[in-house]
Amino acid sequence: MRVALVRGSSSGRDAYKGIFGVSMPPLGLASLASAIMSNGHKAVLVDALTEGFDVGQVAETTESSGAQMVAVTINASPYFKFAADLVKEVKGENKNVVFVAGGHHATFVCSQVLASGFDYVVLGEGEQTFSELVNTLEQNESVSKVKGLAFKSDGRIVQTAHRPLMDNLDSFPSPRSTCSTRIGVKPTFSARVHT
Ligand code: B12
Repeated sequence: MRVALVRGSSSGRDAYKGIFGVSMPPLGLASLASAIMSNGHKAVLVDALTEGFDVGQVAETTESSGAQMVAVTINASPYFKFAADLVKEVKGENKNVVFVAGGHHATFVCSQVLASGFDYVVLGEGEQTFSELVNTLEQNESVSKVKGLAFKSDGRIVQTAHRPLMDNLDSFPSPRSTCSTRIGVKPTFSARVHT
């Protein structure tokens, strides 16, 4: 499956860069990209925060990348409006694109995120749950066996079984693995440390 992983904030402002002069790379998304790429999927990382892309520019980028799934981080609450606007924009053009959210805000208020048009919310640590979700959807199988997921079914919110935290984080592929295309991920202080 071809997946676009997106970080963007409705403030359009990178608070960290404003203070320290560098952007922090989206480590969570990079880790998710590495996890799905190790299963043969394609990942495109669109860092709207670093690049200063607005919703329309991200929608164009994900569309031209041919992404069948758009996975958006809503780690901090200021990311929510951007994410909700992006779903509306992309789904307005193509309802078949699957939208997945994850991160702290999405985990704790998954009902709000699902109501905004997202198809799935990955709760908590994403590497395993997201990988299983992508594999399951590609194989057209039921997602109900994927632990750590929230989605809507018949208008109700369904939460699958709880997924325990991973004991061995070293078992994940390194987030430094590069994506097939990286858009907006400019070299930063932190990125250099990780290469
Ligand atoms: C480091 C950090 C930062 C760094 C960002 C580093 C980076 N690389 O992105 C900096 C200093 C820039 C930062 C800024 C902010 N932060 Co901060 N930050 C953190 C911290 C300590 C760790 C995040 C991290 O890098 N984790 C490691 C990576 C690998 O994991 P991850 O990003 O969480 O992603 C994993 C999961 O969350 C999930 N996941 C995340 N996104 C997605 C998306 C999908 C599709 C899926 C499937 C899964 C998924 O899967 C990932 C892999 O397991 C957390 C607290 C914590 N302990 O988690 C707070 C935290 C996320 N930050 C918080 C806040 C509030 C902010 C700010 C809004 C602060 C401010 N007022 O400006 C800003 C917002 C960002 C911005 N740019 O404007 C809050 C969010 C709470 C909330 N409801 O908003 C937290 C939870 C701290 C807290 N307890 O208050 N932050």
